[in-house]
Amino acid sequence: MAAERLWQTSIVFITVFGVGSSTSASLPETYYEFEGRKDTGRATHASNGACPQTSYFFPNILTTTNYIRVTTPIPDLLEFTVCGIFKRFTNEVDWWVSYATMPGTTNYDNEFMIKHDSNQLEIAMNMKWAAEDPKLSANKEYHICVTSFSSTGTSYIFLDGILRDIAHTKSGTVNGGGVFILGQDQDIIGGGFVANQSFQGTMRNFMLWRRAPEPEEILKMYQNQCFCPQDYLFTLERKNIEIFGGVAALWPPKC
Ligand SMILES: [Ca+2]
Repeated sequence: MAAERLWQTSIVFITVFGVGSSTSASLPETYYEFEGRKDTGRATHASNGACPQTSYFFPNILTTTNYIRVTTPIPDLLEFTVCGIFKRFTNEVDWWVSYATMPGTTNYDNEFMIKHDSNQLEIAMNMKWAAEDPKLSANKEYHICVTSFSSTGTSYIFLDGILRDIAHTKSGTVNGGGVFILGQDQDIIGGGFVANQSFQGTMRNFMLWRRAPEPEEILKMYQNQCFCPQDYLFTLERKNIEIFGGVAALWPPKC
């Protein structure tokens, strides 16, 4: 409720002072108003270090065998962000990101998930789903970042560098010790895949940070794929992953 009142307040503020984004008039430019954060201009994580370039091709076939498993150990995630450049090959349902700890034997849901059904992007956090804009077309690349806060269970969806929607899921720490799988939905940790819950498309420069980047950083990543904040927890560089089935690395040029 408090967050909703803040939301209303910020809309009025934006209306009165005319500083809203031109692409999403009802949204603020960032998460500061909602998460009680101050805009400290702390976009200081940028460095001249080149961003590792990664690119993977998931064949256009429904199968349980094509996926990437991240081997980097995952700590508790209180505030975190994933970004990547995604292209879907079809308008079918795509399961992009699955993070599972599977605390119970009867719980098939994931601690964190990003999928795209036929009409919209869907985010899950602490096993609760929220369906949000935008709908992404097939055969077109989109730069997507999702920044999630465990304290409020809120996820901020950035599309092509701009905040596009806010997903209200469930608060609580996303527990460490689980497994990130790209391209399948986990029903048991590291497995339990179903063929029609998979991804067909390309995924480039997917990575995760344990913080909320400044909006300027997200915009800059969209504008310049050679840039990324260097304090990431993992990228999909070969040393951090295992590749299964017919997933192919496309070896992008170095920056
Ligand atoms: Ca499943």
